[in-house]
Amino acid sequence: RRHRGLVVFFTGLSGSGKSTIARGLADALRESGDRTITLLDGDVVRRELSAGLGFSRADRDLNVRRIGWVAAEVARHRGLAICCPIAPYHRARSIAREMARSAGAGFVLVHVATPLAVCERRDRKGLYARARAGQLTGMTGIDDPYEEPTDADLVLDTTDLTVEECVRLLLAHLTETGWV
Ligand code: GGZ
Repeated sequence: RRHRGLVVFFTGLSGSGKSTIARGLADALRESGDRTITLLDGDVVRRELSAGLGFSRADRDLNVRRIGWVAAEVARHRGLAICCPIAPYHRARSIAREMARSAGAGFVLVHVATPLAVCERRDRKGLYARARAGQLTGMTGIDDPYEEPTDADLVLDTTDLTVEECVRLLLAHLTETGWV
């Protein structure tokens, strides 16, 4: 077993399944248990760490940078941090990767690549409908960019996979690469 810190960083559209998979991963890792898990949940981060930030590029970049920094600090102390922002910009994601590397930790980028059409069909929060109706501007995937990662360590699509299956694939990947 390695004892280096690790950041598992999810990226993907709203409704792609990031948070659910992240929570499933955190639960599974806690059960198998010899590592401390810190889950930087999206809603909690926006409330506690990034209160006051909106969804402009500058605010999103700052939000993702804060998440990346906290995750890297957790990993510096040999913890395992899991975070799941949309993180729509490549540059902010690379900064997060670089911060983990500088902390001597590993970094696994998981692209939850569930297509927009599927996320939009689910529309759990009604945000896509509001964006289509012009009541919400700057919605990622509708009138705001999502830069597809070209450097993902793992790509998951929840269209045809259950959360449990995604968690299993992710655990298999982390085991194969020696992280857990
Ligand atoms: C995207 C938005 C927006 C806009 C509010 N665009 O599905 P959710 O609801 O629970 O997750 C989304 C969350 C995105 O916040 P992040 O901190 O992950 O974004 S970023 O990484 O870009 O900083 C969504 C909700 O906030 N939401 N307005 N315009 N998602």
